[in-house]
Amino acid sequence: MKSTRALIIIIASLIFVGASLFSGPKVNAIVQPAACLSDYNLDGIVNIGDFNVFAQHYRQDLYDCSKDIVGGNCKLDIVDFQALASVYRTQQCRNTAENRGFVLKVDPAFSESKLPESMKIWHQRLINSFTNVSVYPNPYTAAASRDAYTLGRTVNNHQTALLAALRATGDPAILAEIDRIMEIARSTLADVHPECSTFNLCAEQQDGYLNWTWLHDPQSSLFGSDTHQMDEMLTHSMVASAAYAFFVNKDFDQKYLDHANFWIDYLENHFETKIRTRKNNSTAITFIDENLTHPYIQFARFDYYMYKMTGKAKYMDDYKKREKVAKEKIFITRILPAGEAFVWEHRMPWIYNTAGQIVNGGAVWLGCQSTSYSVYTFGGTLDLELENAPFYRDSLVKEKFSRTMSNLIIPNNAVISTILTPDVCGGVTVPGEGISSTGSDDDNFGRTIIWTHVGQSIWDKSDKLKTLFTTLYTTDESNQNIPKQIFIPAYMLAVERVRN
Ligand SMILES: [Ca+2]
Ligand SMILES: [Ca+2]
Ligand SMILES: [Ca+2]
Repeated sequence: MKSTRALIIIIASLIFVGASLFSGPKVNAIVQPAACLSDYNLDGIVNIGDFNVFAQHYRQDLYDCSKDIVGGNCKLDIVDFQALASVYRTQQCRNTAENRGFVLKVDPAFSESKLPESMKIWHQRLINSFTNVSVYPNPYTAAASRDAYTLGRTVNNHQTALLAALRATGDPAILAEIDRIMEIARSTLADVHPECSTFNLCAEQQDGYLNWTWLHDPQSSLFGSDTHQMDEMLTHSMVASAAYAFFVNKDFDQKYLDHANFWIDYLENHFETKIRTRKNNSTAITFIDENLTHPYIQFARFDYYMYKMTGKAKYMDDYKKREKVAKEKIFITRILPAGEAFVWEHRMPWIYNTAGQIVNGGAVWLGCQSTSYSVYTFGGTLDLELENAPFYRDSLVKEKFSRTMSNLIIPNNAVISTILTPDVCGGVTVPGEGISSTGSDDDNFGRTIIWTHVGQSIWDKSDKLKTLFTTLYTTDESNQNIPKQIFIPAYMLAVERVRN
């Protein structure tokens, strides 16, 4: 204790020097500095409480890399200290409409009039969509479906886009909309769903654990089950992400504390426990998996947010596994004239052996991920980018994902009628990458109006994507003030946030 106190005193005196060296004239800075990652308790100011956390971990290798501030080295060193000092006791980390990075905490004093000019119009459009009965895809009927396929895809994409808009604005109305949709889904949870009788699954399902069910294909033997691995993963990644938004706003409104507590309990003591019990697996770090890239990547959201909400090491351990596989195996860099982009396989054959090494588990390669399936991979990666989660927080990583969209999926000189390339490899096999283009998708660019890909505009410095999507919006929405499709307004709020 004595040494910790001495360290605090030494560093505190350094902060005084550091603050005078690094603070500078940033009072009116609009986007939060990266150093605001040192606001560990998310209360909008870096002060002594955050500093104590910093001091406790100073010069240690961090278990929780999200505590790292700068350098991406998972360690708090002098460079991190200088970053912390640069925002110490300043107002730069306040999560206000004028001064905001990408944080989930709402601004209690939010007003559209405080947003930068270029964001106001997209904000108005997004809010108007909440009362549009023609909204497509309809998130309310999707949330009421009880169907893990629909929850994991339609609701997941929708909520992920709203979470990006919430991060960009801090508008409590967007958090309320996310909650409204989650409450619809919550109302359909049950121990047993009637469709379980189709394939005699009712006895198994009647275990006291709440679940949704899988209703996508009445011919499939998984119809009426609660064990569709991929869709259980996609669904519960979304649930954890929404729950975390309630969790960080638990002081704003009692109902968010209550709802966060409900979902945390549901996720660990119903969903997770159900799967572990069925598989007789009480201890392995990974309790559910599927060797396709999109659920594998999406489930890192479950791990990350569950770790942030519960502090339980099992979640961060699983996150670290997924992060390592993503970084070392899944996302392969391709060098393009415009810069570096990522390409990746649809199948994810990588597993850990008993020695803790990543090895090819032998699953058959399927080729580059098709453009339409990449909706779910991009939903996961972008959410983790905005959260500044390890690996995804790296600005070069963000730009590489963005170029996959701007320079591989979208052909050069594209206009809104252009057919997209069939896969994330741009329909091209490059020898040496170890994966091949086999895609046959022939989606029109117009399809992206309901895709998470719109969010790739955020880090596209060329503004090619922003230009294409805003053109698509004006062409496709018959009433631009009251949109039917939320993806462009939601993600354009994030696009404009980094450009102001
Ligand atoms: Ca703080
Ligand atoms: Ca560091
Ligand atoms: Ca059950």
